[in-house]
Amino acid sequence: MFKDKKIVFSGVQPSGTLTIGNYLGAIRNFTAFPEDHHCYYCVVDEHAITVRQDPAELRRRTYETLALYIACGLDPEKNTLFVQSHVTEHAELCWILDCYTMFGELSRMTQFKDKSAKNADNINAGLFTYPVLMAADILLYQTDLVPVGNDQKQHIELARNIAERFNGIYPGTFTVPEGFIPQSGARIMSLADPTKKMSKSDENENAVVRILDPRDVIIRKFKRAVTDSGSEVRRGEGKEGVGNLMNVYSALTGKTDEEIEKEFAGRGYGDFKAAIGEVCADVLAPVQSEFTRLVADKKYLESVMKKGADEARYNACRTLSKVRRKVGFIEPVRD
Ligand code: ATP
Ligand code: LTN
Repeated sequence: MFKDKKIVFSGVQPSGTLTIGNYLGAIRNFTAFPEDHHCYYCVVDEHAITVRQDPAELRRRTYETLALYIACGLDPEKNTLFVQSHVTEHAELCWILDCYTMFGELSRMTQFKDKSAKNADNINAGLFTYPVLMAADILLYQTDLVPVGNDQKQHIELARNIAERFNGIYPGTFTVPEGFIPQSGARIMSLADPTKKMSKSDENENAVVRILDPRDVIIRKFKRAVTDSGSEVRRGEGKEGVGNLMNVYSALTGKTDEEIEKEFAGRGYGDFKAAIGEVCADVLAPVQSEFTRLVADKKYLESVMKKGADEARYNACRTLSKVRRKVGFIEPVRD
């Protein structure tokens, strides 16, 4: 397929209120691509229902996630911002790709294992084939680059394998995508347990800092972050908590480990935690005020959704009709 621009695609689930992990690992980097890239950013509501959702809340979070995209600097005139379920080609391509994905490879996905353990009473088939829908999202747009946090590496690798397998049988169908993982901020850990990823659906509110948390809450959560019994700000064995806070501080300020160690030499964890809270609240303040303005304007958000879905659908249809032809479906007769 002829492309005059590199294609970028990524998505965030409206499965909770977004965290600084989502911000530093993903959304912040969505704005990093120059004009010769065309970017699609999707609110992946179909992925979200792999875990049981309250319908009214899912709807509200879908609007909120779109508003946050825009508040974080994504201009809907320059990027295609849309909702996954508005472009039904995603689900359709997912079915076809399901038939080219092996049970064994899906069984090896660590996110599936983690989520199955967390939702033992609802290990549904969608949770299992989640990565195939993600591959469909990416491959529909002939995507070159996928900006994501570190936890999605395995899913990107699977999307590449599916694309290569499909191209092996039906040459020239898909662009084989590559992950685009940031240098810093790619893996922010829970503030309550630094061996666990910070996750927006964590039940412990003290484990996560949310993009929309008020200033005093952000400061308090960092103050309470679990560290070790030492006091020196540096990385080391048994100092995962401090290491995580250094990652956050570095991702927020651009400072290196060396600079951070020097800045806090002899000052103890208390000062360090207070500084992170302040910086984090400062960085998020403009995002929060933009969000508040945008989320009140449902009509505007709906116009963005419509424009984005129309743009996305046009390109999704081109890939999907190629796929349908290749696998041997008869083109439906249209009058
Ligand atoms: P859930 O808790 O519902 O599984 P999540 O917080 O893991 O959600 P996703 O919607 O699955 O968030 O992820 C959106 C993007 O944010 C992905 O690119 C993902 O890699 C990134 N991301 C999520 N958590 C982190 C984190 N702790 N550190 C860095 N990046 C993250
Ligand atoms: N699985 C991703 C969300 C996601 C996504 C995508 C990311 C769904 N489809 C396509 C990049 C490209 C997650 O972060 N859990």
